[in-house]
Amino acid sequence: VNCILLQDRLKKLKSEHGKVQLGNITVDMVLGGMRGMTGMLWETSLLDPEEGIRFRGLSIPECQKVLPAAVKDGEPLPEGLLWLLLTGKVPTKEQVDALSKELLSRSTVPGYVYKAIDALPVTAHPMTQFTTGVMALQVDSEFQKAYNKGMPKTKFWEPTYEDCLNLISRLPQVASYVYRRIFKDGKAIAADNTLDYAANFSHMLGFDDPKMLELMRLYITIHTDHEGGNVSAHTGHLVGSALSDPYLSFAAALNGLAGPLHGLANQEVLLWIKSVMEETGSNITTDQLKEYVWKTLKSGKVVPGYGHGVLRNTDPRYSCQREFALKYLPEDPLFQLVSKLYEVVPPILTELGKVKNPWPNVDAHSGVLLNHFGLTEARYYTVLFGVSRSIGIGSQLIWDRALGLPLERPKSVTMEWLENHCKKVAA
Ligand code: NMX
Ligand code: MLT
Repeated sequence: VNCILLQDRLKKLKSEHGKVQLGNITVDMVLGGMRGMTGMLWETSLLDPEEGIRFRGLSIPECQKVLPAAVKDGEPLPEGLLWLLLTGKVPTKEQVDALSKELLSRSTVPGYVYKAIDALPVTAHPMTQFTTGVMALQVDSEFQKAYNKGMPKTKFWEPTYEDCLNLISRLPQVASYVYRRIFKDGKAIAADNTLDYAANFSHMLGFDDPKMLELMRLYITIHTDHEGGNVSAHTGHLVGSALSDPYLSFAAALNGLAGPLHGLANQEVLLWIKSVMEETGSNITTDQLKEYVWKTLKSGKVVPGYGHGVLRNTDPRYSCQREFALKYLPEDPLFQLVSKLYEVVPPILTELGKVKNPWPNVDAHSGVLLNHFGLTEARYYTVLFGVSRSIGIGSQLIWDRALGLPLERPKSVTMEWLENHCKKVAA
């Protein structure tokens, strides 16, 4: 019913308001990575430049309040967020528990997936190994099978739903296999089917401290979705619009996430913070830190974890991780360094004069939390981001198909075309 209501709403929007303008497209936008250009429909979340992300209308603090948790006053269970993104409704604890079980029942990974990963050198980047695993999972795509058999467009969402749920449920197994292969001599840890999604993932990685389980629940919840224009979500949506199945779409999204200006920034942040410590020792002064930031900038690098394409304020995903650190690890020296950076970096980026947002984003904080609980291998961090992002991209992909969204194909032009057009406008 929900689905039909939404299809009707979309039809009405198109027929009654299809020609309403949403803004002007300028040359700056075309040359500037389409910043500020509204160009796609994304139902699961919406980003406000000042306030940050809302998942189906709920801010992160609101999600922390209303979504079911594993422990009293604990962090939300990501299964609850998946339910919220899929349905637009806040689930009960019983519904979340049922979804946990449903995901578990789908989580068996075929042996050839591990063989595909094993074919890569162990030195391959964890994101390369992870994406290879996702591509191998594609062999089981229900969407591809159904499409090859032939089905009406109105049915596309059904095998997409099956694929997305299977994909989400299998990723922790694949991701933990990659981690244990690279960093723990290939000694895999079996799933504990009594645990929720994030806790089980943490367990398979080798971390059972209850605080780490809470961190993983928070981590997986907040990285799920960041409206549709970010590189990974947009890529998943674009590739999915060609009716590539969810595995193909999500593998493409992961390749975007693996870029240093996007998800790989979480790796870069921890490596950068550790290199500050190595160079200056742990009693770093504010002046030494300022000097290090300037040195980074003068070498032509960006300060990882700061800035954003849309946000113009501190990322609420940063703030909730800071709250977590203040609660569980206030004395951690790396957390204290992250806090100092929060004071030192924004004025320097502002002084540069060109940075539109000098404030920290989600990646500025996640590494020090993981590092505190023993997950010290920064090169792995983007894989965790990837597992979480499957929940947002998968939920929207199901809606893309349910709403029958078309092939995405914007118009491009040459520089000559732009020059001629501008001459005509000026004449
Ligand atoms: N350090 C140094 N320079 C920066 C930074 C930064 N953190 N952020 C922006 N700039 C520069 C940017 O490189 C550009 O310089 P130029 O004109 O010489 O090319 C200028 O400031 C204007 O860029 P903006 O319009 O402010 O930012 P844009 O929307 O183009 O890019 C990011 C957004 C996120 C790519 C950019 O802020 C950045 O490179 N940040 C560091 C990497 C990072 O943390 N990425 C993770 C983002 C979150 N995620 O998970 O995806
Ligand atoms: C994200 O979570 O995708 C990042 O913050 C990047 C973005 O929104 O552009």
